[in-house]
Amino acid sequence: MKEKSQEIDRFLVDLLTRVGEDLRKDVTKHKQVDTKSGPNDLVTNFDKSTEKMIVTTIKKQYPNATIVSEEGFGDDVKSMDGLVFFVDPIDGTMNFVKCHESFASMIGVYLDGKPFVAAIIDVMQKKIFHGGPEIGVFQNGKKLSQPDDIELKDGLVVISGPMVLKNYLNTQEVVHKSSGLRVLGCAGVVFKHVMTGKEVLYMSYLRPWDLAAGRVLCETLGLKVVGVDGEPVNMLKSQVVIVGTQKVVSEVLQTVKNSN
Ligand code: 2AM
Ligand code: CA
Repeated sequence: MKEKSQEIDRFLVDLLTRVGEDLRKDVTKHKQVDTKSGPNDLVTNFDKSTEKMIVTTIKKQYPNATIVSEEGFGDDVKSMDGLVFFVDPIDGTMNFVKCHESFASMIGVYLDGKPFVAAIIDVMQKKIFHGGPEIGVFQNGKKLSQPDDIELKDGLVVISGPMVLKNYLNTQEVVHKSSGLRVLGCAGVVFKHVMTGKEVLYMSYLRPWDLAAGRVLCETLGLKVVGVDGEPVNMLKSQVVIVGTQKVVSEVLQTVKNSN
């Protein structure tokens, strides 16, 4: 199993290295931008071409695997049996279009429902976070250690902007109890910050491809990933997810309870 983890880890790092090289060229090119669920939910021709390339490469190397992906080039996956790849070709498409930085590409791999291997590239910073429970987590090949179990009062938090504005699930109280709020617009960049101890909480409504890679890497580093009921998340559903240090997640679950 460890050898299989290492093999897929190398495959993901090679693949996202190639994706990063392409997207750094694409970022300043003219883009065809369309909206999906609303005016701030964007998709470009590069989200689609990148996903096509990733899906084709996975299918060639792992023909028996199934693929859950954002732009529709994957499979209609109903079961977590076997090897399942979750693909977000461009995470933070709004940042890709408007800021030309702080966007990512993410692939999370699960084996029979369990986190197995994952990789996230911060494209403009050329930083790849990769690994899994059998091998540990690495930043461009250098092993990361577990972040400290910091309390809410001592850490910065990232919560989705709309959730805080509506005080959904008592999120404003979480912000008040913390060192401060940050909103970054890219799940992959937030996972990177939580893994390296820069922020202690990420709370957002996430789709399977927004969460899959971050969950593998964060759990491997001893961080907690749960739904608002405190239970493990269902990887084939979209839901509000709480990711953070053990202490912070306990405090946030209590605050959520107080909103009921
Ligand atoms: P995306 O760019 O891959 O869509 C901030 O916008 C973060 O939330 C990004 O990681 C973005 O991922 C994701 N996101 C955007 N729209 C979303 C939606 N309707 N539901 C869930 N996540 C969304
Ligand atoms: Ca995306």
